[in-house]
Amino acid sequence: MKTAFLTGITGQDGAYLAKFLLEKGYRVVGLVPRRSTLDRWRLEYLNIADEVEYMDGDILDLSSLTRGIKKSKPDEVYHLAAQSFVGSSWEQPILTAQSTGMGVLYALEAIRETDPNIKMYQASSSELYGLIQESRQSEETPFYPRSPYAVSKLFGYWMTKNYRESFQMYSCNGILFNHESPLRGLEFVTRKVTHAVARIATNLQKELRLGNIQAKRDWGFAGDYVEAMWLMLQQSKPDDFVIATGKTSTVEEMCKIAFDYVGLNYQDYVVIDPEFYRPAEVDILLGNPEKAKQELGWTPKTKLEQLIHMMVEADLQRVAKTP
Ligand code: NDP
Ligand code: GDR
Repeated sequence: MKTAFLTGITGQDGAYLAKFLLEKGYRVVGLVPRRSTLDRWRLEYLNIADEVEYMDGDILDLSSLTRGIKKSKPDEVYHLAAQSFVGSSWEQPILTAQSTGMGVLYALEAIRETDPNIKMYQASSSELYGLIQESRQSEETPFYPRSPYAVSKLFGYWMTKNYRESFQMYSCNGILFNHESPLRGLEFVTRKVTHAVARIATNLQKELRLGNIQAKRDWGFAGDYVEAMWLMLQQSKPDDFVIATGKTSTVEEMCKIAFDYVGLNYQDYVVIDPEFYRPAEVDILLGNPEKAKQELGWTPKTKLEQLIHMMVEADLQRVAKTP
């Protein structure tokens, strides 16, 4: 039986990845930072909260991270933990640099100290591309990060590559484009929209305030993307891969899909509020997942309409239970 050690197990991707790995027969160990309330709602939603082993620790605390890896003796480490909300990274740039940037180095160091043969997945991001608007962004596209979050991810990306080249570690960057699900945090735009749609449809809310609805994103389903993380660690040599759908849509188009699903016109409810504009925006993301298709045999399965419908449906059920 293989063991996987996950940081960020209580987040969206951590929950889906844990489920995927448990189904593959892995022992799954999750590093869980101390919080004032223990919140495992995503793992509970997927019915796996009792199947995972938990270890207390924080990615900002190298000793707890190293202890967790030493104790659990993993074959694979999936480093997902980060301050992951781009919007907050302007409000908390230093914390973001520490957790989203330095956290990666701590994970690499913990592995190097424990057993450099442990494979590591680093959760890199399409936010690295930022201002670079090639027709479809690939592993060859240069980076131009546009937020403290993206600059921190750039550090993590290069450290992951550098440890591979310097110490022959099996460390991979998954350059994942936006991926969503019913387990997405409420601050991210897709879930903000689907949650609001459910509340508006049930007369609990009257309007939805958004920022730049002309921004374009390449949105996929988190449940599809965690398979690609695993595949990256099953190859004969470590490498970096773009994971995306190869299609892009505006926030406005995504809103229309969500409101249409409940028979409402989004234009009657969406209000543009400058409060949600960002100091520096990433106007368009559109990925080219060809390398992942050729070398990993990975392709996305879920279309944007299916994804948004799934999310609205889940939010309608939640709102019916707890308005
Ligand atoms: P979430 O925000 O849902 O989850 C982040 C996880 O990190 C949570 O479990 C959180 O725990 C944990 N965490 C935060 N700070 C610490 C810390 N100091 N020590 C230990 N754990 C910590 O993110 P996602 O699941 O969406 O994303 C996973 C990773 O993938 C992130 O690194 C993100 O930046 C990256 N990524 C995500 C994409 C996406 O579209 N979802 C695309 C590309 C990259 P808690 O909740 O207790 O704070
Ligand atoms: P993003 O996701 O920044 O791409 O990062 P988010 O859903 O926050 O924003 C997407 C786009 O929508 C625009 N937008 C709004 N965004 C939010 N959150 N709230 C609004 O009201 C709103 N109105 C318009 C944004 O300006 C932006 O252009 C996500 C995260 O998961 C990162 O961790 C990950 O690295 C990247 O995706 C790839």
